[in-house]
Amino acid sequence: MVSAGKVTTMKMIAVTVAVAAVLGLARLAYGDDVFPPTWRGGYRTVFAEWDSFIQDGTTIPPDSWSASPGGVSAPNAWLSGDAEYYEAYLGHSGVLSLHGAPSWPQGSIETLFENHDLGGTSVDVRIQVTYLPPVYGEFYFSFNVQGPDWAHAYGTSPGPSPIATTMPDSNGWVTSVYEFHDISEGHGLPLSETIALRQYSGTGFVDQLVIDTRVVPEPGTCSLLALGGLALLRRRRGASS
Ligand SMILES: [Ca+2]
Repeated sequence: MVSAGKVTTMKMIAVTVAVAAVLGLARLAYGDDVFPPTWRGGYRTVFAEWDSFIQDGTTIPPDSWSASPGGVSAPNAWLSGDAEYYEAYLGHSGVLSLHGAPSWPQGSIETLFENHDLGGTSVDVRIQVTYLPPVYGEFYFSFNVQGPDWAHAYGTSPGPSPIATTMPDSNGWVTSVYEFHDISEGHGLPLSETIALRQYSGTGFVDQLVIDTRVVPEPGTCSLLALGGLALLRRRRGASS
């Protein structure tokens, strides 16, 4: 016969195991590339991820990156303004501390993404950032889109709303996802864009940064391809009859 005390102990063990499993899953999800875009790896896309933030001189090379079909440079990052590097902070390794107002210039991490010049009009961007939200203050995302004969700054203040945010882990770290469409705003395909993550005010900590870009083809290109396919189909049908 099992005593009531033993049942309680077994229940407690079961609950502990369940809680550990949930925490384990949360740890796996936390800080990861949790919301990759469905179009990553597709034609005219660039992907880069920073986690260690180890500087090579003044640049911070990505821990991993890829471009399809290739022919673009590795997106590098760099720090500007009031920013510091921590080997570890609140259980995470390779952390940036960005100081916003009243610090000046505000601490930021900036990246430069080249675009595939293969016929397209605009660029889509997805940013995933794992960070410790400041008790006071906010992030400020800014873009500087550069074309051959124009320069256009696309800024957001006090910052766009994320399309998704994970639950905070035990130390309060979260991952937020931001998405931007046609950042060229009708100016045509830019050669590159500077994507900056700036601490607007207060102090924030960044643990990981994942950025995906995609050159969106002109609507006309799709229609022409579809028409071309249709013409080919008709020609084949004509030949076979
Ligand atoms: Ca890190």
